[in-house]
Amino acid sequence: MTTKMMGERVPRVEDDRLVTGNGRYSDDLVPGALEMAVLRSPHAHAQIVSIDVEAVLDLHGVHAVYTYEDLTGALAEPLPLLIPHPTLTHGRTQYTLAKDEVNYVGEAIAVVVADNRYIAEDAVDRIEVEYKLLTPVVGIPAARAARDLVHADVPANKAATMHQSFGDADAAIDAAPHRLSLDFTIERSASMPLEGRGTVARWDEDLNRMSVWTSTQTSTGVRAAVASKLGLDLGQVDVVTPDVGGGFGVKIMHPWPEELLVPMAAKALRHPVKFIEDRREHFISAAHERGQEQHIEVGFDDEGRMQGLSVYFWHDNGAYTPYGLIVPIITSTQLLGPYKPPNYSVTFESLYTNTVIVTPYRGAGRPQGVYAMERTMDAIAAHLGKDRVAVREANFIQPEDFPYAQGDLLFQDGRPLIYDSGDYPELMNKAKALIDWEDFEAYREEARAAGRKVGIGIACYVEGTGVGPYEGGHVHVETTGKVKVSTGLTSQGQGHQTAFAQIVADELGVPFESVEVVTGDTRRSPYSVGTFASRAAVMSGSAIALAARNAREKALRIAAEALEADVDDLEIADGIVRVKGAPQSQIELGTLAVLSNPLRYAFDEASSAATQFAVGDPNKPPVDEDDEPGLEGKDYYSPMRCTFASGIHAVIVETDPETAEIKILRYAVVHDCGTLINPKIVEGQIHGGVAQGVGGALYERMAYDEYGQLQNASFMDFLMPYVTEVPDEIEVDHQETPSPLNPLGLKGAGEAGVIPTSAVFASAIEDAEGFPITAMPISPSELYALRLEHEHD
Ligand code: MCN
Repeated sequence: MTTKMMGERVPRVEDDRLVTGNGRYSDDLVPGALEMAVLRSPHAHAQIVSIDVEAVLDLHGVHAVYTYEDLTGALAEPLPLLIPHPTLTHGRTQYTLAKDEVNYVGEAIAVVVADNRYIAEDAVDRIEVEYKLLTPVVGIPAARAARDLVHADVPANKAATMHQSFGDADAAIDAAPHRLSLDFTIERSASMPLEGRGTVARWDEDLNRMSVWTSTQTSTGVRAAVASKLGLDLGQVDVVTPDVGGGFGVKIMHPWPEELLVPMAAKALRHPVKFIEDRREHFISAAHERGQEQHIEVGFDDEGRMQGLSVYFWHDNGAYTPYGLIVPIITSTQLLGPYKPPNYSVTFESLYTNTVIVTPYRGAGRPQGVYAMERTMDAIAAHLGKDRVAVREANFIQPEDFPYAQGDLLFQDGRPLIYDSGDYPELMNKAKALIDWEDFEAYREEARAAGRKVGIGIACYVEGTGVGPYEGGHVHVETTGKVKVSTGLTSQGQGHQTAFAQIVADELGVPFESVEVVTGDTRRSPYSVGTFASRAAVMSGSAIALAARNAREKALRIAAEALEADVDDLEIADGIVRVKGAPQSQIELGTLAVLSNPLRYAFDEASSAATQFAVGDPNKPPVDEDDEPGLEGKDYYSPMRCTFASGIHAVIVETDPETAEIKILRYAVVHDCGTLINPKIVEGQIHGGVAQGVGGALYERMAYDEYGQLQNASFMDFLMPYVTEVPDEIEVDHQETPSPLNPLGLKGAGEAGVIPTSAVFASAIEDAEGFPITAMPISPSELYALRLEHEHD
């Protein structure tokens, strides 16, 4: 029998290759390509008076220099606004190369293509630009004050103001027995994949065809952008995503200017061209996230049950809004987490600043929302002198409440915000057991007696995962019996090759080892959306399962004819179709692949094998008239709405009484992503997310000065946690509440680790110190300063 693979801790098949240095990234491809370097704005806000490229043209080894003046057709138009929204009255996107103004340090102004990067960089230094400096708007307070404007035609720096509500929050808060008014801030950070952005392109003049290899989260998105901006048909452009050294959201932005300029130059120069981003460029010209200021009014009863919740927040969207309002909308709708306030009102302002653009970074708006909500839960508990867990439990949506609609709020996809399934009380029981919540007070006393300060924190979240609109799967059985699977979304290290092979092994009934998965190649899968919003398992996993079921059905039909048996009497295991109860009557899937092709090998009844080449009987199609040749199945999956994963993190920290250093003693995660395909992969995703969250909570921030210069744009200055700062052990417990919305009961898992980390650390540090923590990330020196402040209170 084939072993069941779903739910097994199968080691990732991609890892040997990747950890032994055999991955192939954009920079490894197309040897001999010319290299592109980018002139980036040194100013956060300026008009461009003139650009002089004269000094570059004669440089030996330089092939071309391009400025805005050289862009034609759609390339001269602003980049697309990817997710427009009716509320986004003042959306702005940048030009591929700055036209007459720059709005952040790092904005692309010109590019040079040369024999190599050294020459290209030297040439870039020789371009002369005359600027007329304008006052930069840096940070949310400056944007709100609106003494200066980022875009002259955008009043008050507001890209949009958006409001959603249900019930009457203000009236409920006024009428509630207890009320709190709270303010929180969370700073900017960014994803720091080991591999930055990178694109290589080759134009084939004979075939009239563009090939692009790019480090992206959406090969089909880049393909559409390249085709439309360069005036090509979609069918003339192939985009292949090779190995990607991490994306974490930043590579879902498409197209990056460089992703258009590289193919443009390759076509113009009739020579392959590449651009490989360096680390400083990643800091100043890729994307950031997180920065928000939040004001909360909450009214609640003696048990801590929320009667009304009113949230107003200001979101720093950077200089442009290519992703529309997606990040603040996610904050505003997923902030409610596992709770059910009867009255809710949320308003946000999305504000322009002269800083790098903001696009989704792992968690995408949820870490900020969870931070606001969980800080509020802790504040309610502190106000009432109640246990923080008890207050959360009093507000939980109950298992019998599902499907649960959060009033008539609309989710980021414009559909009603309806949670499909979950069991939050049980998650909490598991979290308490895992972190030994009940024993903590005794531990605290012991620690206190020894002169130590410890604190415990807890934070819950709910995450809408697997957004549509669709994803496809294709399963093809080769005549060798090997199974080739393709899906259009891309992989950045999530282990898709392993997880999807597990699905196919079970659905088709083949050995796991016989399945090979290809992702992110528009030649194989031209229709796809991309990898973001923890959607691959739900979307492509479901599509692949459906495709495998189609292939299985077809295999059974062909086998029934070959074995002269009834379809219902057949079973497939280990890649062999057998008649139940008569195992000698069997046929291999590879042989069925042969039979599925009218131009087929002759079938030798005696050995049940394909023996010699022969043209099939033209009057007799392989199975029936409706069947296409080939043993394959394909399908698309399009969900009616998102499915909601959930989880709880708990952490125990120790804060040094002298230095205020924050040490993590224990970190525990309870997580529900529906049916688990591969617990080992999910745990890896959670560990990675928590490590990233530790960075976001305790170390990382984008330190802009008043001029809009990023002061820490290198790994010397931007603090990321090393292995020494990440807990040795992240304890994980799973809960499986299958989603009723998709064929395998899946929910997403890829972002969960990072979502509640700022909230949980704030909760634990507050518990250790005894005063409110309202701004994250928090460093030892900031904690020390807070101690001094509270000593004087
Ligand atoms: N999985 C599973 N069982 C489930 C759900 C998921 O075994 N019930 C597995 C999936 O099969 C997949 C992995 O867990 O192998 C993550 O699945 P999913 O939650 O669908 O997330 P995606 O694959 O769509 O990945 C996107 C998500 C996001 S949005 C970011 S950002 C992110 C992340 O994943 N970026 C990553 N994880 C990352 N991991 C790496 N190494 N690099 C990145 O850039």
